[in-house]
Amino acid sequence: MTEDESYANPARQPDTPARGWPRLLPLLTVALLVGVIAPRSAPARSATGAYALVQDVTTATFSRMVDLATIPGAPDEAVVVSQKDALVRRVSLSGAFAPALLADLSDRVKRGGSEEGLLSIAFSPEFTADGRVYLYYTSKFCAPGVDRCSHLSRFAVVDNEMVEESEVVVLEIDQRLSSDRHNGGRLLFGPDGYLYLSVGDGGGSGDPLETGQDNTDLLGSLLRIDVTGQERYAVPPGNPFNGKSGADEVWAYGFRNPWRYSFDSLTGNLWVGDVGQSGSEEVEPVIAGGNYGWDCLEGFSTYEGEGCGAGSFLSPRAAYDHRGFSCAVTGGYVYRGEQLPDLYGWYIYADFCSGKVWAVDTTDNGDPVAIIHSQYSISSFAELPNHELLLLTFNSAIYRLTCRAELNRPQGSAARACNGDAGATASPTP
Ligand SMILES: [Ca+2]
Ligand SMILES: [Ca+2]
Repeated sequence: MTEDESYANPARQPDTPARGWPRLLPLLTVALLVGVIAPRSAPARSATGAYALVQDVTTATFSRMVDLATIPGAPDEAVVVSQKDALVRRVSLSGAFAPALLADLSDRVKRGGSEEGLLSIAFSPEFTADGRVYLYYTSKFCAPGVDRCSHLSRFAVVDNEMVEESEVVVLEIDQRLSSDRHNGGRLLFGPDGYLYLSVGDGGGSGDPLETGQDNTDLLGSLLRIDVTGQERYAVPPGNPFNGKSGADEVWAYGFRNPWRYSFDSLTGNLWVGDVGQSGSEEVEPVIAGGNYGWDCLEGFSTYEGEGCGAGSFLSPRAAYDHRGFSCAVTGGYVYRGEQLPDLYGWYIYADFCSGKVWAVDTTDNGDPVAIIHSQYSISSFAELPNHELLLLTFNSAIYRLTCRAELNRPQGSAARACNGDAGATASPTP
């Protein structure tokens, strides 16, 4: 397996012979695009409606957008992070004002590799009082003796300006390998008020340093730390390896590149999409202390049997392979909005290369359902305050998940909830 193919997706370290796909992808997907597809057969209470993506946050037309966070206390506003520019911009969710630059971190963000750059942002839950915002990025400046690192840093926002000089590096992740891949990662505050960060295995095919199964380091893990009121951070009580073997910060491990994860806004459950190696992209709910298998397992299959013993591995809720131009999962959200009632309680996720979007019911063991085949390079998801879902893309646009009926709604008429039984067309689920 080669290491030199260059993908656009910061989550993706490609391993299959796929050089040139990003350039070919638009042509291929135009040919394949059927707009909206529905499964041949689906569970009775399923997502068989005719779903679609409609452009939203229409002033956000930046290159390589990888994260969007709503601003506590500012209901119409959000910030959007662009990976390679290392810029943070304020945007209006309704389009009421033009985008404004909030921060330029290009002086410190390392951006050479396709998976490097400014990767995520999260506002303190106490933002209206403490003015703190957290960013995660690959850094040009590492601690002495560290060759390659990523930083979780805190900044102060004063009078709507993010003060770049106020940076405090809360946590430096030693990425160890010479590979620039598999840096993770997303920052999100959980419903428990603690800050979570997803970190990849540091790159290299087959996790050569065996970081995935090593819970004493921070790579290949989901981390949980307490930053509120702290100069840097404290380890929350209840972290599964606090006071025993394993790093105190680790919440769960055995991941390859858990690029995007989220919390179910109803239940608080954490769901992750873990980017695969040879062809198994997986999504799963995450529990404290869980071992999600990499690199003993990839998806449901054995990957590297040596030294794995009878480990206690947790299986994905769903996995898919690389057929149909799929290459890297982008974890989404459990849908809790009102517009798409058939999807309520389903976890929505996508593939960066194929542009497909799937839904899987979180309340049963039914098969995932392909709900959209788009032509977009879907890099991330965001949840609006009303729980509708946004999809960020590398196509310089943000889209909202909606139903085709809503797209065809006459101007001025009342919004309609998506009717999953209307307009569905049978189509194979690749
Ligand atoms: Ca290995
Ligand atoms: Ca796994």
